[in-house]
Amino acid sequence: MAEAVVLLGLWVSPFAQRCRIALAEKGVAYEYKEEYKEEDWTNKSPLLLQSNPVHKKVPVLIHDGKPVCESLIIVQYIDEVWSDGAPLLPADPYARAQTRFWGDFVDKKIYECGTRLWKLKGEAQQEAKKELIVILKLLEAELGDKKYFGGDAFGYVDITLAPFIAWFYTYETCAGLSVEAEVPKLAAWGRRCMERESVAKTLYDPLKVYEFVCQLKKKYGIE
Ligand code: GS8
Repeated sequence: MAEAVVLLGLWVSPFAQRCRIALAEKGVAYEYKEEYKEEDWTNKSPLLLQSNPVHKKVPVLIHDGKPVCESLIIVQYIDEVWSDGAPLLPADPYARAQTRFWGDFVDKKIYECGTRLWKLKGEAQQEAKKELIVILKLLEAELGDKKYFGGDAFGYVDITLAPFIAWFYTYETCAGLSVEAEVPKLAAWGRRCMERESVAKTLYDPLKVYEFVCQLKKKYGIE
């Protein structure tokens, strides 16, 4: 019997998108279930609540009935289970540790800082903008002249960061910054990622993401 792979996600979620990119890279067929309820988290599906009883968040990968939670853990799980596809993490323990370090850096920094950047105004927003530029410059330095973060092959750190390519326009528009001017090599990396089917088919139009953020701002009364 074919194995059953289900992903509980939310279209705009960079966390769910990481899992979708990893599944596409490995060529895994799966059923996608959208949890989108207009950001109304009071109405989560029983399957989500039962699959992720601790955090009650998407994404959740359900593999043959067994749930796996947290996007980066899911991406590592995908790499280990579908190991016949091109590896997402290197084999060498030190290189693996470094790869996880940068994945963790992206995970801790971008979403949090980016959210402050679009939610806040005035000085606090300018502070978030400065912080985001520092974060992006650190990532650009780590990328260096490589094609992808791991070298020639697209992998774990790329997958961790790639969903935010579709958020750059929102960050730029909300806080008046230019990713191209600040971090041209990282901007070029983003364009290279978008040439991959796994990324291009997963990410949404940056304008749609911006529109979504504008709706949220209206909802929260922070326009
Ligand atoms: C974050 C998941 C998350 O925030 C991961 O998987 O990497 N560390 C986790 N998911 C959000 C949707 S994306 O903004 C979510 O499900 N939120 C529901 C809630 O806050 O109740």
